[in-house]
Amino acid sequence: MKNIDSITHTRGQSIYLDDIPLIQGTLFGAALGSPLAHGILKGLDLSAAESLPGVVRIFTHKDVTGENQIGGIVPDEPLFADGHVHFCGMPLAFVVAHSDEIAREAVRKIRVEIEPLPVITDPREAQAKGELIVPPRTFQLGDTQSAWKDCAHIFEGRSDTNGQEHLYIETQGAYSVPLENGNFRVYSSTQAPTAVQRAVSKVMGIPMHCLDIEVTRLGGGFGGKEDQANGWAALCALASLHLGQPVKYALSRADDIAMTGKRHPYSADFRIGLGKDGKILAYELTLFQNAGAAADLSPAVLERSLFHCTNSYFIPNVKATAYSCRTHLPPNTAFRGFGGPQGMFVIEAAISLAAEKLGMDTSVLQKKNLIRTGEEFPYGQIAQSEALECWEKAESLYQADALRKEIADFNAANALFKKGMSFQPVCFGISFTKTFMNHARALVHVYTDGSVTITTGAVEMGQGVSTKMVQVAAAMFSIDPAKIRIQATSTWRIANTSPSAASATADLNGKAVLMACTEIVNRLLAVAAAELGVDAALVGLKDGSVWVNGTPSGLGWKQLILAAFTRRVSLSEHAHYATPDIHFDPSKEKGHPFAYHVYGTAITLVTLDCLRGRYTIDAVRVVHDSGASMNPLIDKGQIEGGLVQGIGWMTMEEVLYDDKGKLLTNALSTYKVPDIYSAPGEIAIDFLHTEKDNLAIFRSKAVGEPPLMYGIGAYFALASAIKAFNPSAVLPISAPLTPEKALMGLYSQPLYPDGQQDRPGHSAVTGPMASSTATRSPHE
Ligand code: LUZ
Ligand code: MOS
Repeated sequence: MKNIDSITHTRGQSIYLDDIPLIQGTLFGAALGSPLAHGILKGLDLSAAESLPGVVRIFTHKDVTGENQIGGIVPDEPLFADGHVHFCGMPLAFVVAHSDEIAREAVRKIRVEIEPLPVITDPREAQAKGELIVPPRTFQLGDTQSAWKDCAHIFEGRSDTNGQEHLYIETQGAYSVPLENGNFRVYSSTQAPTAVQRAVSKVMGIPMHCLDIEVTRLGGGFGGKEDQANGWAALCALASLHLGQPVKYALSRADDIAMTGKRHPYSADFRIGLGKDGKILAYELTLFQNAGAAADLSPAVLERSLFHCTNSYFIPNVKATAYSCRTHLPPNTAFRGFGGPQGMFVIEAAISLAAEKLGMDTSVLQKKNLIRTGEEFPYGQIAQSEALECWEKAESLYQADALRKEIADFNAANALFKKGMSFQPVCFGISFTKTFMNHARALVHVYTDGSVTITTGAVEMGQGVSTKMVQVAAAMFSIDPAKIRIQATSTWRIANTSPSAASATADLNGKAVLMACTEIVNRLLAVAAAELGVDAALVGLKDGSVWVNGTPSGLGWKQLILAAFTRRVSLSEHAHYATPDIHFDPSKEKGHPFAYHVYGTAITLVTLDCLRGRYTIDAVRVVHDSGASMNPLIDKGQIEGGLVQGIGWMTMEEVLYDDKGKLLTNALSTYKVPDIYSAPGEIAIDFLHTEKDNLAIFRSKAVGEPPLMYGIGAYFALASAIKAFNPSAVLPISAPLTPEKALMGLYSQPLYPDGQQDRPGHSAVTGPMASSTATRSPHE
């Protein structure tokens, strides 16, 4: 089934926050962010801004009627700076004016005095100074200490992955409308209506039941709106409380990029030990997460990095410790994969290093260590594995041996262009790692004309979850999907929701829809049996009518609904689903936290221009474990999008702050995301269809986040192309592997140590480039 939004999207008729028709009297907000990353707020001179015609009022922390606090997990994040500033972009004041333009102009007229304090941007420095958001966590399996002596080979290294800007097409924003009796409706571009409701309630000092947070859809979230939509909604709501008028704030792209947190950069130290046979026996890991200035979701992200630190591999002895380090960057936050990609990158780097040192093909080591059904993850869950199935299907379907030969032949024949190839297995756990968050509710109404509305806690953000909810109801009622409408997500219709996140939205909300529909169907079947005078066990719904004993009865859906209504049978249901059989004990760091895992394997092929460091991703060919995809079209879209986003993270998207904590890559002229020219030349996707039971909706496994991690393969394919050109290249393990870094890598060591430099193109670059560091200033 096609995405139900496809028609309005292509016609430009879909409603996003900025498309909501404005109510008369609407005012417009704009926030002033701190120009410095760390300091004491000495003064805020609002006079020039206040006297600008059209400015209505300027709000600061003094105007907060409840608590000046929006921290979700840890209460460490003031809405407005009060006394201290902790990051560049931290809100200092909120101007409300008669137009957007005036509000923005007034922001520029506010004079700020800040006494600077020392700035930390490096998580290792923060950790050394004891600046931790929460105490460190350690996941352990077996005993690494005693395992080292059984290892034939031990390798150590450091790896770094950088941040990533979400770049949802729709920026952050909110629109707060005062209603009667102290109620407010807040339209918010959020993945988490309940989180917005909670934050707004706290800041305003009013009960949650006064707040209807409503979301029709988002123009992308990617995790950036799981926690970071709260502040903007709180600003608008607070202003609309004081002024008694609707207040709207949709951030400019520049404000959004500068003021919001991103994917967490991680630095890591690892040690990997292998037996003679290439089996990984031991793995030790220390992760330094750059959390930024406040907790936000960092503790949960940190946890998922640990959950996924062995990716698709079984390692009998593991010790992984992770530090969440407080720096003076904007609070970093959820981003598709939620710390998983950062954890997975390190084990891939470790295996790749081991393979290189042992003179083996990385894929041989990878394959040898794939986790099998019955083996244990470091957190105690026993694998139900499809890792080898995906891998072997990818090998045969995409003719891996022929590809290897093709690449070797090409590299032998070409001096200045080299090809590289990698395998990237992925194993991602599906469920919120906080067990208590794994639930959802659905409200289903059938109207007397037979049409249906569904509201769930799911937020449609382009991932197609609304379409999947329609599919569930259409299948349960056996009616035309056109009879079913999805309503905007609303905290008055569906309460206490978990965010649309963790790839689990369709599963959780879909199961709730299924339960609600099942209840209604059971009532309808009783009605049908009574109407037709037959045994209820013989009736069923099929193709829009009632069937008895396998044949159509002539009683249609619409008449059945009317009959139920006339008999005063409820045509509505509100159902609650909570994922069964999941648990986790953080005091032991053991349990069964995930409903299931999604597996997959990607083969990535690249070509590197060894004169310039430029490259193309020629093809990515994937076998993806879908269980039984309920919508292959949507799932393919998710896989393609996730993959390209992962490739962007690994290759070209480079978030750079200066040592004062100021964002250098603050516009799309300096921050490069994949466009159609840098997307892979070919993306092939094959679904591994399995018959096994799982906890996914209709056995159609979650698809939102896992594919992002196929993008990690691009890094290692490029690294292998660099080595093909210069086997003695010294490449710091540091993503993204930008063309600049690739170039530095290509010429990082003299190609001919004896000074003989006679091959064309190999002689030009020596000394200065070889010693350059891996950072660059943005090309302006
Ligand atoms: N959000 C969250 C997530 O709160 N908990 C999670 O485990 C998670 N996982 C992936 C993405 N978002
Ligand atoms: Mo997320 S990273 O909001 O699933």
